[in-house]
Amino acid sequence: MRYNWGEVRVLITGISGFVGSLMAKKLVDLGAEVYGIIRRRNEGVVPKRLIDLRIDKCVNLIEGDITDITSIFFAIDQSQPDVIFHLAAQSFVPRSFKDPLETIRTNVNGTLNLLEAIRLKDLDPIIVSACSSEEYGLQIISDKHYQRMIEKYGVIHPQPVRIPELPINEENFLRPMSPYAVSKVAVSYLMQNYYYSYGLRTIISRAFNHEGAGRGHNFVTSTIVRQAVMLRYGETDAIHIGNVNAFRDWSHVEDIIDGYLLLADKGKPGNVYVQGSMRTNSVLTYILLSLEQLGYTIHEIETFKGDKKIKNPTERNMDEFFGVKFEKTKVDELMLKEEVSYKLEDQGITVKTDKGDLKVKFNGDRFRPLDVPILMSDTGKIKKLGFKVNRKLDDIIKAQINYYLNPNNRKGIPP
Ligand code: A2R
Repeated sequence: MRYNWGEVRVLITGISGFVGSLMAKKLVDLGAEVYGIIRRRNEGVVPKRLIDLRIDKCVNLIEGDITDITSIFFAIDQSQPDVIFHLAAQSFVPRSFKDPLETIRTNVNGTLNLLEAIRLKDLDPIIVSACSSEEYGLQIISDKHYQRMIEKYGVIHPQPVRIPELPINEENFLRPMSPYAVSKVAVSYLMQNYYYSYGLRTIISRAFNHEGAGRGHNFVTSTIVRQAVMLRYGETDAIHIGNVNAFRDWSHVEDIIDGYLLLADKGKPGNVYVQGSMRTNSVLTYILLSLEQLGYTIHEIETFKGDKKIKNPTERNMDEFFGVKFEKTKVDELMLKEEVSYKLEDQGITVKTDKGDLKVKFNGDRFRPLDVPILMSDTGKIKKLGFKVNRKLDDIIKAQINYYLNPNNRKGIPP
């Protein structure tokens, strides 16, 4: 063990965010001395998440901006950290398409400011950086998929050396598919570069998607669960959604926070570690399981035109896929086998339930210019340090449902 958390000074950049606030709570509970950088534009305003978690009086907040190195010098002077968790970022993939410059400025320049400040101050903290599964981007799952991608893009670079390229470990090729993903690739390499060049003790976490109560309102899982709750209470006519074919490796945020702490404690400087659940499930499954947890029994789904029908789509199995046994639904399995997929032209899906038909409507505005088709982690490396997945997909959805069942948490947010 590198640390007894009760004796450690920790600086969190991005402490007001979804992960940062929950991480601060965990560290406060462990007895650490927690410092966090909050933006100056919020002068005098304590972040709501910290108040809600009742830790606003237990953490030391320092005003600053990751894009302003002077303020980072100040924050480091004030906190004298043994450990830094670098979470501050523009974290929302769709926004990175709308404002790529902002994303690069915050994520890349911001990281460089932090690294330079530590180097120039001659400090030696462990720095765990929040990088992302999005860095892997396009990963090929089958020969058919490869052919389709070649037809679509004309080129795949680097060329796969194995198919399927799943599950994804630290050695997989990086094929980022958004400005956000590109920014995180740069963050990964900057972190490594400062390790190789100056011996800074940087550790790179590539966490796959992580969710839970309080995830940002515009993230896909929040959008799904919020609308499912609204549908249940008659506050919307349908679930409006973009690409339901996307597969993600969803973890509970608490599992990932445990992983971050483990990396600070036992990770090797200069190394990349994948964090995830070693499951992959579709956006469509996330929708259907959310509806089930809200009390609907689903018999069948069919596209609006009636040409794609699946009976008992949420039936579960643990069959092996990509060499891994994980829980998936029947509709996941059909999509993974490329026997069914949904397009904007399908317009939507009717979900037939014991309480009547529900509508999932495809909305062109909610499709991204480019979307990562599928992600699934191989967490073999971090497991050797003791990493465990303690929560199932159902636990994650349950946490989000409980959050949105509180009307205050869905008030005023458009579906
Ligand atoms: O927006 P704010 O003021 O609440 O602060 C956010 C912070 N942040 C910044 N802090 C200092 N200077 C900036 N220029 C700046 N821009 C953003 O980063 C907030 O505290 C945090 C981002 O929080 P979330 O969007 O909730 O991200 P989440 O899910 O907590 O992700 C943590 C990390 C990020 O690096 C993601 O890219 C990665 O995990 O997946």
